[in-house]
Amino acid sequence: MQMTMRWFGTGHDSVTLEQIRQIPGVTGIITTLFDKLPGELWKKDEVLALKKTVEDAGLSIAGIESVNISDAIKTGSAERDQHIEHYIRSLEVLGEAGIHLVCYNFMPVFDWTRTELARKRSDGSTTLAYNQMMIDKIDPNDMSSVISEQSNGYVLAGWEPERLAKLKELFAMYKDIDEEKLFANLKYFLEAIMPVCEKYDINMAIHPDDPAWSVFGLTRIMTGKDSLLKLMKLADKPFNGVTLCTGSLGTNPQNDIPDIIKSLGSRIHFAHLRNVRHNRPGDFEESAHLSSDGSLDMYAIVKALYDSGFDGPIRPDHGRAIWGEAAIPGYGLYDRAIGSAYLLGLWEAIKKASPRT
Ligand SMILES: [Mn+2]
Repeated sequence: MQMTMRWFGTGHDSVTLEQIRQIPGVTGIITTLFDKLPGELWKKDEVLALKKTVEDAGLSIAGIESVNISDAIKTGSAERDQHIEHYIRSLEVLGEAGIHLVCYNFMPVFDWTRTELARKRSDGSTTLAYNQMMIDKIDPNDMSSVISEQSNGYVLAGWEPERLAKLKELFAMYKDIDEEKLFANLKYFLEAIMPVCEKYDINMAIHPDDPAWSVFGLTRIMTGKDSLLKLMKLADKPFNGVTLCTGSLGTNPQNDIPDIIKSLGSRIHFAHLRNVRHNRPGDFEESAHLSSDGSLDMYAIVKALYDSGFDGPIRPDHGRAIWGEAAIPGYGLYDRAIGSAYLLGLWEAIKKASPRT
């Protein structure tokens, strides 16, 4: 297991690599070429420059989050094959640079969705939150401004203005895309990229949909145990795997995360470990990582991961905004550092109580 931190790149992140280097136990960086649009080609010199920046700070790239999937690939439109060709060539570049993990998602139109990016909690911290009643009142055309107005001036991953400027076009593209078609397009994509993953030993790790249900009438397919197991069979290779994001799967209280971990086993290539607090049906917020602060049993989750033989990178995913830090919502330094220390503590205790033989 390697503890990692997401970093959006020079000029895109309020947190520096030098700061991350000082968090005890964090050795890896999860990063991306932030300016790349989905479908665009990743070039070798760009990847090598990113790698050098991270390594010069005494850290290493543990994986890419994300190489984004274009809407053409998700909907199977005319540009699909060209975008897949770009994706394959980008994976070659990453493989040649010694990078072996790629996180991606297959959510239509909107990426992760929240109604509030700075909900005030009783301790004075602020956090990302979701309220279904608020979503039901929002016109999806206003959703980009709902997010950008609360983003502290940062462009948020998954909410790139270039793409969302064409929202009407995007909704039209997905008009006839039901669950079956989305699964079929995912299968088409996975089958096309598996040979290059095999050649370069690249683990693909799909991120579950967040929240784990359909939003604004758009189909979402990566929502729980059944759909994740179905994904495994779409391309039955070890390289076709999952990012176990407890915060995303945990949005649905019906998801039994330790059981999901047990079912997926060695197909979990990457883990996002954070807690979520369910206040009432349809309302949740991102709590501190500790089990006692949220609705998930983080000990049971870390234990299930350990028992499954998990050996990949973990990141504390999001954190609250605390101590007056100004940062990308969810991606401040302080609370993620506290979260990673807690997760490392759980891991050490579990490991020492039952060493792997
Ligand atoms: Mn996540």
